[in-house]
Amino acid sequence: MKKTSKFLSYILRHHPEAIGLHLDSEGWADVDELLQKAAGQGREIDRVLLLEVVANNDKKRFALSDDGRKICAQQGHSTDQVAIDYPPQEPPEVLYHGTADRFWPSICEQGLLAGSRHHVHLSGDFDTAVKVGQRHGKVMVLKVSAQKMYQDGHRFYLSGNHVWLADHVPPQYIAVEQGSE
Ligand code: HQG
Repeated sequence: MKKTSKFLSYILRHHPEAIGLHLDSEGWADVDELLQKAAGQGREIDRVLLLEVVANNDKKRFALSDDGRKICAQQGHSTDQVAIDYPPQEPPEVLYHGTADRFWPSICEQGLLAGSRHHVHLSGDFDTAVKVGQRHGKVMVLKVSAQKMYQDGHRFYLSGNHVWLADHVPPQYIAVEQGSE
């Protein structure tokens, strides 16, 4: 299941062209086409397994259309095929971002940048940020003054799986919550 989830993330967020798949600008792919093209590249995915991955994925990374014919990743994209029009949303007072402490000097200078993804990813809870940061090395959790940023005119978006997104977080809104020495 994890292997399939990783493969779907790779195709639906980053490299649909790897199997010759087309995503629409909101990130949707035709399920039949996805299965067929993946199989064509030697990657057989059972339809039932795909449905299980969508339903049981720990972070609800994927969604199916109401008629079940289309699938998309809910956030995290880097592919140019996709430009999801998330509705702007008022954020809570504070949001968290987990990173590795070696990135701190650069974050301190430039703020949080989206990098290869389309948005900076933020979470409403500290524990999620710890897990996200651990993927990169020695974890550092940053606290973002989201409400202040919003009042100052910056936009926030909330993905279907409740990940907070921003275009950029300038350094003046960032404080270290945990991880500095
Ligand atoms: C860092 C996973 C230097 C940033 C997670 C992060 C998330 C900077 C890394 C989602 C920087 C990018 C996204 C700057 C940001 N200088 N480094 N100015 N600004 N960075 O993977 O947020 O499991 O693209 O702190 O749970 O770690 O895949 O972003 O460390 O929700 O569903 O550059 O991916 O979700 O790394 O993770 P990433 P992320 P999934």
